Amino acid sequence: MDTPMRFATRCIHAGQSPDPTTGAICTPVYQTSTYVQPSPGVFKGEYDYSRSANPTRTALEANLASLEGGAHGLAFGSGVASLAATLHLLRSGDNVILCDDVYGGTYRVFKTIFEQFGITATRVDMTNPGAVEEAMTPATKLLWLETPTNPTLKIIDIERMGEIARTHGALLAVDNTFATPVLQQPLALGADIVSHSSTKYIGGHADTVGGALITKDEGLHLRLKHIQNSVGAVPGPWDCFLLLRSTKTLNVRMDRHCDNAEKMVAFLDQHPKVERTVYPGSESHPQYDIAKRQMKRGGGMITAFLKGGITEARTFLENVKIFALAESLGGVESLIEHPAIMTHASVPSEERAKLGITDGLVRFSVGIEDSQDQIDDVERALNAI
Ligand code: P1T
Repeated sequence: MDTPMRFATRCIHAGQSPDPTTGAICTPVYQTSTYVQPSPGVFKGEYDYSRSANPTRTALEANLASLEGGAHGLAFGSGVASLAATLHLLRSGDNVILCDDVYGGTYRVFKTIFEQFGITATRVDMTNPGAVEEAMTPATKLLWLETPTNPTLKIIDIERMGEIARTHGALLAVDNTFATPVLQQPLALGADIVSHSSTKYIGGHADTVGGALITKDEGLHLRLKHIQNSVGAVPGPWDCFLLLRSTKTLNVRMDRHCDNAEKMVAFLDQHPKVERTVYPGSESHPQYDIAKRQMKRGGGMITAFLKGGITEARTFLENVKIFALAESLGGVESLIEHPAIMTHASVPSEERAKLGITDGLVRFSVGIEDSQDQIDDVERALNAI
């Protein structure tokens, strides 16, 4: 094709073309572990063994690379597997600057797995670039951040973090799970690696667990591909097929997630039982200017502080019906959770207190049901407090 395809078209077509043997419009599920060689060492394309490469996975990897504006994609069996693969780039003695507010499981990988191999993580509030500059040492090889962060939805200036990383010869990796490439494209803002838990918006239907890394640089890609093949946390072809089906609608789903979240924030902000909300699309957000610059819209996640404490939050969460009380996020169905007890239980309580992950904090993943039904559900549950 002569003109480069626009984003919505790439969601549907990038990485995929009709199957050459049958014309099947969807990339088939190549449910195979191995590939027959006509002569020893002669492969059809790049395929000799499915840990190394599988055609359904290849299509997904190319699709995700295109959506993030990268040149290369690698798919993994989960979001934490993508993180672990990235950390395998490092060696004993290296340091990572990690944003202070991250998914509890991300914190756990650093703390309980990689620290024992001598890779240290310094947690910094990256909304303060001066603090990041100060924390950098000659041993720092990687900056790892989420933006918006999970669960307090802080916004970190990706461009600024890229400048700091480059000045110190370190890599910048951005976990783009919450924003998705529909709303934010970190590679264009100076990141070296984009990471995803594709379990979330990329998958979008709460039916698969997956991860991905996307890069522009060929050398970095080849190092990560070596890790993917050597350590082996690859997804199966069926999961890749499901994810490919999902990215076709990513663009339209994200629009509706944002529409519904905006309406929910407006409702919560005027409710007497709600102390305050945090939403990247709200002018009251402390980093609203940065969000406006680097994100298209505010996304589908809302953090709300209910008045009171654990009793009030528990009553509210026991009374929602459309919002399912569950870990995870980013699906078509609305989910809600209590980070202090659920997703961030592996973050020590004193750290949670510092971050403001209080007992009154609830996290909404606003789905794409009818927005009035969502609001009615939340109103009923708030009134039960
Ligand atoms: O669960 P997994 O696919 O391994 O992804 C881990 C992960 C990575 N990055 C972010 C920003 C995440 O939110 C997650 C997983 N988070 C949840 C399960 C959650 O409910 O927050």
